[in-house]
Amino acid sequence: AKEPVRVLVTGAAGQIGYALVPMIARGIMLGADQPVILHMLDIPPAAEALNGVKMELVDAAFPLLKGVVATTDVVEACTGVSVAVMVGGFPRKEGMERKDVMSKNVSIYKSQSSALEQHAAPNCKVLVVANPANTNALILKEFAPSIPAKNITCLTRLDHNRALGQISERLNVQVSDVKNVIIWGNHSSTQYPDVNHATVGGKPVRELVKDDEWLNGEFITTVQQRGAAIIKARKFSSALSAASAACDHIRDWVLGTPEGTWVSMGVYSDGSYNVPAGVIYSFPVTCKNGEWTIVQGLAIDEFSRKKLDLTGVELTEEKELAYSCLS
Ligand code: NAX
Repeated sequence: AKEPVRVLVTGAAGQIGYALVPMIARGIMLGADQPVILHMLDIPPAAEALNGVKMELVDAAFPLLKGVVATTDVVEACTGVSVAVMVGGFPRKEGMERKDVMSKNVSIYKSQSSALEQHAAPNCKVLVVANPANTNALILKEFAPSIPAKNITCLTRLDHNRALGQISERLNVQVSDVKNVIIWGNHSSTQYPDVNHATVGGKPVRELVKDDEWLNGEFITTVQQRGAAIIKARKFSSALSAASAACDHIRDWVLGTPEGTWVSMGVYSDGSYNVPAGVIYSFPVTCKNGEWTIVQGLAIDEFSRKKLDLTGVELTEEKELAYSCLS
């Protein structure tokens, strides 16, 4: 039998945490033969709720779950973890300035990055879910210089999956038959969902949809604004789809992407496709042996170029804002 892997979920008493921890305990993230020990972190006001989640995990009697650590101590939470899913953060409340939200999250991610750096297992893989996801991940990277940059990523897989879902509904095909959409850039409304290389059963999506106006308009805005549509309908933000996407992200990263398929991940940009280097930018990637590689050589038309640049500018501005919060 395999040794258990320790998986950290921060913000585990929140909505996404509640959907995510049972998925991890059922083997959806790391595989049906991989035992896990869950580390759950939240802040003191949520300690009682966090303990309730722990009680439910015990009650669910998951065969793969070999232990649960529920704590408000960041060092205890980070100790020995090989996977860290960072869902905890400070939400934007009505009337708050962008800078104030950024400043709260910069301080959270700065301190949690040090705890991870000092106490996590070597080669720990980090996924930041909490918004602003790309910039929180960047802060984590900057303040944990001993964690390789390639181990720090942010979640854009939910946006990727939303794009697959929209194409599948439009063409009335199985979502599993839609492949190789791309989310470029920031996990925000400037993200660019790109179908120029996407296929269904090997045929280009553009040829199948035969409606460039929809693909260049409503499709893009629907994916960009899907989070807001969920809030409007459910009165809460996306949780089960976010949790599922987090599992997809880690699973593909650790176990590899299928041959001929790429996925979207927010990763430390090397300037590929002439987007800004030194920000966490979502690219198409393939994964093998626990490492991601940016898919190279895709043609970028003029329409796409503008969109790649626009979301890159926003990420550069966010980076500057984050740095201004440090001083
Ligand atoms: P909740 O407010 O339900 O949960 C957040 C939890 O984090 C709370 O329990 C809170 O006590 C905890 N927390 C706050 N500060 C913390 C700290 N310093 N250390 C540990 N825990 C802390 O939000 P939820 O709906 O679960 O969303 C979590 C985050 O995911 C938000 O930032 C949200 O914006 C972001 N999202 C990101 C998505 C993505 O695709 N990247 C999509 C879904 C989601 O909107």
